Amino acid sequence: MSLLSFERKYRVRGGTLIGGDLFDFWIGPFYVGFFGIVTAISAILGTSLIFYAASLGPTWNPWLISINPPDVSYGLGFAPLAEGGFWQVITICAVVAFVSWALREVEICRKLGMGYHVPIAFSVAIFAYVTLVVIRPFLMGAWGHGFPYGIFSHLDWVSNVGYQYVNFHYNPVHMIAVTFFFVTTFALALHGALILSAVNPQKGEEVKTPEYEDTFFRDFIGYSVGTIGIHRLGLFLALSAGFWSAICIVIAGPLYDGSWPELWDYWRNMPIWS
Ligand code: UQ2
Repeated sequence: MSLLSFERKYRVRGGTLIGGDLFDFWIGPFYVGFFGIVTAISAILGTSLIFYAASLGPTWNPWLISINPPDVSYGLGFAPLAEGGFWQVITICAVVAFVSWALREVEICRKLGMGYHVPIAFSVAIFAYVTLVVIRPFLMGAWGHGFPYGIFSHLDWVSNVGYQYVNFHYNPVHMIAVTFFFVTTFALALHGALILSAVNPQKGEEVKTPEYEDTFFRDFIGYSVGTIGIHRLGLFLALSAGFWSAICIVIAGPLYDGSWPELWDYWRNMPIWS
């Protein structure tokens, strides 16, 4: 079935969460919906504010432009626009745009009668961002703890915040998150390699079936996680990487305010070692 005839079959009315039929239409290939309109408005507004705030700054060098959060002395209040207020409004626009984009995904899932795996996955990425610019600054009592919106400046922020805890690699939850990132790349490398090995045969050979994929891993390590299993595993690993990343930064400050290397001193100083 060609894509277009498939779309004619499934491009159906309904499944909306809000607005009924009012926004239930497409523009070209794109479903609109109430949340498509909300996403478009907040994304355009937020992007315009980034350009306007940048125009008030000292440079148009794309590497150096930075829209900074307010000073921590403003606490959890609103700051004047040029003193971090732009950052605050841009953050609101971003969160509204991301969340309505996720809800637009939900409406499309409902139209197609699919599971909500894609919006749930995207929600974990939104959660990681919201943890950095809303949840952790809120728990620490000042929006100034959010990260600046700039290419080099956000890298400097990560480095500075890391060194504030002496060596972030000693944060045990950071270790868990990093491990999930690496295992995710390993799983996708295995999966991508296995799929390409099956569907790109030598000239004259036929494409191999999934049974060959199972058999390769059964011969190789005595176990195959299966063709659905590898995708469940991949989703779990990737969501875990994002989730534990958010946890590892939100505990740094609100829950633990010292040096991460020193966390392990109780263990290093155990009498049994001497
Ligand atoms: C597999 C399978 C796939 C795969 C891969 C495996 C047929 C097409 C990659 C092998 C994966 C295993 C054994 C799990 C490895 C565990 C971790 C934590 C990386 O069996 O089924 O489907 O793509």
